[in-house]
Amino acid sequence: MRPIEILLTSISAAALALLAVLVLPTGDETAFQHEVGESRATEAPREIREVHPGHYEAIVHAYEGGFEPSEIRVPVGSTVTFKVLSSEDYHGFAIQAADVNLSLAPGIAEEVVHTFGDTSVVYYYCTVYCGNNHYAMLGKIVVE
Ligand SMILES: [Cu+2]
Repeated sequence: MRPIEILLTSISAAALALLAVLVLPTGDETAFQHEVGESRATEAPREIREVHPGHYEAIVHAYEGGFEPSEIRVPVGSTVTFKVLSSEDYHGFAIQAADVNLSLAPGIAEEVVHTFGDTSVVYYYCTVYCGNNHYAMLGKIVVE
């Protein structure tokens, strides 16, 4: 390998290791209740999955005009860790009737944890005016 190839390989390995540290769960699930954290990521897989019984992780991508996913369904009593990333602009992520309000800067994943107690439908929305499609940035959480 040429020196430049060795350098690029080393950088790639370091980036993957950093991503693994940021994405893997810590195992300290009892401390989660409205905790807000920050981590860096370059790409967000978009999914909802149960990481422990009753504890879900939702990866949400904010973009001008919406969120992906635009609908999240969780059982009553679920604790959800939202990992929210905007890749291209400044946005916000707030959940109706919950103490959740994140400011999103491009390329920086923000994290918040919330527990949903009762059967309900609540909406999440952008709190930073981001252009003509700002008011279309709406998603739905169905607690069932
Ligand atoms: Cu907006």
